[in-house]
Amino acid sequence: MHIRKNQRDLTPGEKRRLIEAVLELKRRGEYDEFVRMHGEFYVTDAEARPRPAHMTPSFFPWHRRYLLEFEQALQRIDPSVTVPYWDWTADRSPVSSLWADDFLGGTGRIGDRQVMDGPFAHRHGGWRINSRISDGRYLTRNLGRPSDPLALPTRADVDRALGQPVYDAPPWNSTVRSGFRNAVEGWNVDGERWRLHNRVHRWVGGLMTGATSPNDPVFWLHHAYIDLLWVRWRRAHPRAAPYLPHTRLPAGDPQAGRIFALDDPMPPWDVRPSALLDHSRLYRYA
Ligand code: CU1
Ligand code: CU1
Repeated sequence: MHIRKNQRDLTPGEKRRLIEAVLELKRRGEYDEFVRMHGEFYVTDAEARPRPAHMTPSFFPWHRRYLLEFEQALQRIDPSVTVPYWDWTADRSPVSSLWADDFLGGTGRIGDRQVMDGPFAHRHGGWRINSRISDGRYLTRNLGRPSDPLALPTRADVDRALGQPVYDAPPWNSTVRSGFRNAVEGWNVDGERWRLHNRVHRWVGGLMTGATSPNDPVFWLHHAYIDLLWVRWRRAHPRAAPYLPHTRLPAGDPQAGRIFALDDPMPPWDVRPSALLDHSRLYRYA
């Protein structure tokens, strides 16, 4: 059992150990394997293939397992490390301590958006983007998109999503107008294209906007907060089904074979959403 803390509460030593473990994972080539895997499972609902990770009910359990795998890889390097979470409703500025030199580094420079400071700046040598997996050689960001400003989601936005009484609903894709899952995942709802989870990827900009967004280590802190929101939603709706659909869709359903019901094994781990509903044996949030 370990504890995932709010990133703003990390001590300088905890930040240093986390960064060191991430850089070591990168040196070993394991980090890029996580990036590659995310790109592989970036299947949209315009495709007829199975999509365990995005635009889909299993958005939450798939990313829970993905984060756990990453956290365990870090812990093989340094057992004291856990993935902190970024509460972007509270730390909403490009100059918050999250983006300081001693942690994730800041926004990209004008022109090519290259991140120039902090441990993930290309010029410091420890963070090269793998060109066989992603376009570009260096980490890019465009925090807040100054040329066309975009605000991070607010507490009220999060509360609205947490107020959804149902986990997810047909047609179980990016167009669902009700349900907690798409309210958080954030596709095409009421003409607003990027909400909560998606909007945060856009706000960071650069490599965070693409299929290989884990190239930016802030990905993990963002998704730890998304995971925490799932925990909070379940606490707020103890009588609601924790995951839907409960049973496999009938053969005639347009989403049959493309989405994952409660007991359908998800690739690449063959783990069922039902096995990931209870995080409390594994970690807790401070
Ligand atoms: Cu993802
Ligand atoms: Cu994401």
